Amino acid sequence: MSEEIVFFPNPASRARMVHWMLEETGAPYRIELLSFDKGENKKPAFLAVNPMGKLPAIVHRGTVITECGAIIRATSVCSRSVLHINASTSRATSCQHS
Ligand SMILES: N[C@@H](CCC(=O)N[C@@H](CS)C(=O)NCC(=O)O)C(=O)O
Repeated sequence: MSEEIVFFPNPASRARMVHWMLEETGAPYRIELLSFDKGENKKPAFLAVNPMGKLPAIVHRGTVITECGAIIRATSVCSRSVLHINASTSRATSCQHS
C-alpha cells in the first residue's frame, strides 16, 4: 500500500494548518484540491472520503483522518522527521515499526 498521504484541502480554509504540518514533517503527500465554489466537497467523490463534506481530510494507507487536530497529531507522531527527533519515545517507536 502506498506510503503517500492524500491531502484534501481548500486554500481558503483551516486546511492550511495541515499543509504547513505536512511540509514541516517532510512526509510524502499529494494534494487533491477541492473548490467550495464548485461544491466539490459535497460531491460523491469526496463524500466517500468524509461523509460530513468537511475539509481538511487525509487518507493514508487506506485510513481516513479528518479534523485538523487529529490530522496534525497523526502526522507529527508518524512522520519520519519527527521520529528522528523523538526516536526515544515509545509512541514514536511503535509508529516507526507499524
Ligand atoms: N472541526 C473541523 C472543522 C472542519 C470545517 O468546518 N471545515 C470547513 C473549512 S475551514 C469546511 O469544510 N467547510 C465547508 C462546509 O462545511 O461545507 C476541523 O477542525 O477540521
